[in-house]
Amino acid sequence: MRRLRLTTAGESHGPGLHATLAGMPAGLRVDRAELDLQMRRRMHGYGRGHRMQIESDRVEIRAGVRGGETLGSPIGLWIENRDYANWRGVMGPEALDEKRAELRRLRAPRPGHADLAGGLKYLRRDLRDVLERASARETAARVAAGAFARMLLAAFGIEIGSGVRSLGPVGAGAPPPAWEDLTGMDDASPLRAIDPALEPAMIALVDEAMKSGDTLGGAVTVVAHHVPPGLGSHTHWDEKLDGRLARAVMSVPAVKAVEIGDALAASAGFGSAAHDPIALDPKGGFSRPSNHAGGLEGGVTNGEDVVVTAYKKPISTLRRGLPSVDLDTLEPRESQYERSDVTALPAAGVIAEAMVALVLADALLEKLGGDSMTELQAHWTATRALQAEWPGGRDSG
Ligand code: EPS
Repeated sequence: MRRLRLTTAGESHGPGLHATLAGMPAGLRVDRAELDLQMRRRMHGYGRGHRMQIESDRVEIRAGVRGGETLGSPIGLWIENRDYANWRGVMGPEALDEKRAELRRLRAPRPGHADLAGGLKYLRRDLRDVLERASARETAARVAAGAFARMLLAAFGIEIGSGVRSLGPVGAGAPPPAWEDLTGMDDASPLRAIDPALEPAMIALVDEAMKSGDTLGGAVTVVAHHVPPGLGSHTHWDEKLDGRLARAVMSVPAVKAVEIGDALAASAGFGSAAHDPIALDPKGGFSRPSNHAGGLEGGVTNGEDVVVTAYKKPISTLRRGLPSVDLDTLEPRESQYERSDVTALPAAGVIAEAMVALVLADALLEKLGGDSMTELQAHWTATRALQAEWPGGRDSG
């Protein structure tokens, strides 16, 4: 990111998770209800493991906020791991309880997880040293930071939502949703399916995978609404917003492909069907009858909704195990089971929303400049007025 910096720290069963978000402007009102809502949304979803019943994921704001307003200084956030009570002596910074640590040792790496590659890289014999940080638990810290990005975007009318587009084969190939499809769906439904008609088949599939000790992936689509034109830039590869979004969303655990708009379908057809015609809107401005481009042309937002889909592989921790090798005996052995989820797709949507929010907030700060909300608002008004003067411009109101 260019204006914002986010670092997180924390192991899945360590004392807790920490996030530092630097680069936010001063004077943003902190919406505690929004922060709590996003944390709750991440915990939700059919197919999650037992861990979500242990945690509360309550965020403590430890720095950068005074009297409910940001100061422009780094925002420090802390989320306690309640489960740590069961891992003292095994996952804390103090001396280990060798017996208990040995019982928790991971020596048969899970194919698809970071265990083997991370062990080789950091030369750790206990693969728990890798899995603890590679765990998707870390995403709680990202969602907390992302909630602050959402608050900034909301101050400029930008909203973000998501839903599960497909789970395993159910719904695969469905077109990406429009904003109205997301606002019309039930965010509290078991799988947050965009098409509620698909939800029973999805639930049945999760039950089947649960029974057989298997896991499932799928696709989640994030839509950002009321995004102004002109975020990102066509001028340099590293400023193109589609690339910046793809990188951020690809970093969500288990995501192996990212699609902007309906790129997969477009890549299989002709250009005449792939692009969104440009017309003058009688009410002022331009109108686009379709949004195949997902709100991005040349790496710049064009004023249409930004549409990003994350394709998640099935979770790599299978209760029934997968072929692996025991690092102690060097004999073939089933990969070790570690408590996990059958699927975490509904949560992945919320996490991808947080990543999209952070990238859009970063691009908005870059576009508007300034250190305070007052400056940002003044620049926003000026930019909108200048865009309205441009040929075919619309009165921004
Ligand atoms: C997660 C917490 C983890 C897992 C999951 C996500 O808790 P635990 O390992 O104690 O059960 O439920 O992580 C994974 C599926 C993974 O492969 O890392 C969370 O807070 O989201």
